[in-house]
Amino acid sequence: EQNAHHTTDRPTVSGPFEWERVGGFEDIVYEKGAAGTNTAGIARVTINRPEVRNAFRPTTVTEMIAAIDDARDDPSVGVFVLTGAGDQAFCAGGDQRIRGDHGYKEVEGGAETGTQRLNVLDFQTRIRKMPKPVIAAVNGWAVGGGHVLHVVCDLTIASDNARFMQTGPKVGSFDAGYGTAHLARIVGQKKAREIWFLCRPYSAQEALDMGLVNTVVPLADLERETVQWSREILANSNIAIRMIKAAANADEDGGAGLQELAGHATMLFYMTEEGQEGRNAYLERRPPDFDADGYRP
Ligand code: S0N
Repeated sequence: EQNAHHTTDRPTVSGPFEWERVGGFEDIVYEKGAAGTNTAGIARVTINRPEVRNAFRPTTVTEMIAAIDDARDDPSVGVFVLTGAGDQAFCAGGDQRIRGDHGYKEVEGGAETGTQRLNVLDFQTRIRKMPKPVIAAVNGWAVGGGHVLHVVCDLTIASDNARFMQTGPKVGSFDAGYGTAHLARIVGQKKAREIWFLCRPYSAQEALDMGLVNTVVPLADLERETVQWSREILANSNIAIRMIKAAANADEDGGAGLQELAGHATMLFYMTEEGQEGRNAYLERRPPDFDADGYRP
């Protein structure tokens, strides 16, 4: 019997979409959906270096980390979207012009600081640990470390002009972390090894066929489709989604994944009367009464 409150109808959306820009960023555009509109609840980062196919430098990554940390803490945000500026590239990986001998050179105010970083790994970890879904809206090339970014995101919506490629073995780099192991979980061991060993480009349709992306839409529909998926997610239980994401991560992430899942369980326990009884009894200097609701089966 159909539950009167349950519907399989999708809340379809149409543009134009309103975004409010968060200031203070140089390499990215960080926006939040306007309250009361279709974009409410969505935070979006656009890598904004189209002149280098949105390749990232340490500053780009530092800014993306600041944005995702902000989105994590903002209770009005339920979905985080990562995309690239223009119609050529999502992200072409690390900026090879400032690649030093042990990392990417940090530049501040036009001058090198002397520090070399591989801080994209810190951003990957943030995406992974973000308790809210992260969607990659891939609008062109996703290459090298840029390809790994979409691999680490929970979902990928690709435009029909998107192309996917690892280049590490051609340019002297590799991502032997999520970029290999998680990729293999997604597309299978044989395909992951092919992607890395041969460094071929794959079309959006090929990516869809191998399960590397969730859907492919015309480039002109990419924003609308991303908002559509976000709205469908936002209509569902954020705690259920948080637990599902953490469980899927825990299956791969060992102790770090267990810590994440357990952290969410602790949050839920704090929200119960039983959890709060422990705190209250301590503060009231009395023995706790933990079994007021009985012992559940
Ligand atoms: C993206 C490609 C295929 C696009 O080709 P297209 O459309 O023909 O454009 P181009 O004419 O080639 O490029 C336009 C302009 O953009 C510059 N440019 C492009 N990519 C980069 C880049 N990565 N760095 C710097 N500049 C870039 C071009 O030079 C050109 O400039 P102008 O107009 O001045 O000539 C094509 O561009 C391409 O193949 N790009 C290189 C892709 C690549 O090899 N990326 C690096 C791969 N390695 C990493 O990303 C390492 C990442 C990392 O940091 C890491 C570290 C530790 C652990 C893990 C990772 C990780 O992988 O995440």
